[in-house]
Amino acid sequence: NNSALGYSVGVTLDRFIKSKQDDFPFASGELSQILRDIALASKIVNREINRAGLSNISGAFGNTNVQGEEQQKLDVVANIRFCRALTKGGEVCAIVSEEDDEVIDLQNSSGKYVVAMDPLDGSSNIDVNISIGTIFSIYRRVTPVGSPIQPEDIMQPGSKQVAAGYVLYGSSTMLVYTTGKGVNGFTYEQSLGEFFLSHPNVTAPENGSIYSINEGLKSQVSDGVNNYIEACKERNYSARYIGSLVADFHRNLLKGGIYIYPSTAKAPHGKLRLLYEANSLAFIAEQAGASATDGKNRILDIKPTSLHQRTPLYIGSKAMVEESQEFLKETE
Ligand code: AHM
Ligand code: MG
Repeated sequence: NNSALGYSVGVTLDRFIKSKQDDFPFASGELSQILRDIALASKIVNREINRAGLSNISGAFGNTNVQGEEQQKLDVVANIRFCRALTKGGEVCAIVSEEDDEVIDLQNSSGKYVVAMDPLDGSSNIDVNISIGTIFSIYRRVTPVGSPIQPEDIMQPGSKQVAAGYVLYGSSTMLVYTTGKGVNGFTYEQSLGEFFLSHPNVTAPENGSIYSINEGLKSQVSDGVNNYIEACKERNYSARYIGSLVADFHRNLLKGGIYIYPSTAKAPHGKLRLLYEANSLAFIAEQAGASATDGKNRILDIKPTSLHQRTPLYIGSKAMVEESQEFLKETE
């Protein structure tokens, strides 16, 4: 244990997953394998992200492929990497990805799990060297293993998640996940190629003094939202908005704060996606003692009706989310 480094040098993600496997009543190791597959893909994506600015400098890494094809966009690359890892792992029967209009049926009817993911979120930040993230949710299929997948395997409410997590490609790269027994965070050690447990048992502050919202939307959002933001300002809270959901969420989770993406005149259902953005982070938030709503209802209770469905999102410190809902009620 080296506390100067802020983490126990001995505990790798792999070792941690193994030690936790017995927590599952169905401890066959399949869920653990999926987490390992995701971690592996995230290392590859991390490498691509670190090279992002160099990839167009011809020959810098000998990166142009043999056909001399142009580099693919990073979000497309990330999608391919995660899908490939989950396909090869063999535990997953279907993937929902922000990058694909339809469900990806892996034709692997023996796979027990469904994964929903946004392989690279914060797309507007990719080209300008600002933090981006991967978000994922894991569900157990509800139809019998061995049969073709059905819509009900995919359209499960967030409360049915068996695991969820995110990877933050920030000043360092982190993987944070939950299997419903608390939240743990791991920091990537580049030279060793390993994630190490750096944030055991993450707990969110009950209250906070950071608010994160795109204030450019002021004229498009409800009075309730604007009144709440006004109250934040009167108390001299700090405004922090990166425009990368994972990064904004992560900061507020650790420091105490609220992230809001409300419904707007142009986007009446908000911007963020229920299945692979809101649900995953809501599960993590609740496991860390924070909370997440759509302005009224608990995110995890929403029954999805379409694959890429959007939802308003109020997520972060419990007291702040509660208070923001009170402001919304007042002007209803
Ligand atoms: P994306 O999936 O196209 O990247 O959009 C999601 C992102 C979030 O990461 C971020 O919180 C939000 O969109 C920012 O939206 P805006 O630019 O409207 O503030
Ligand atoms: Mg996204």
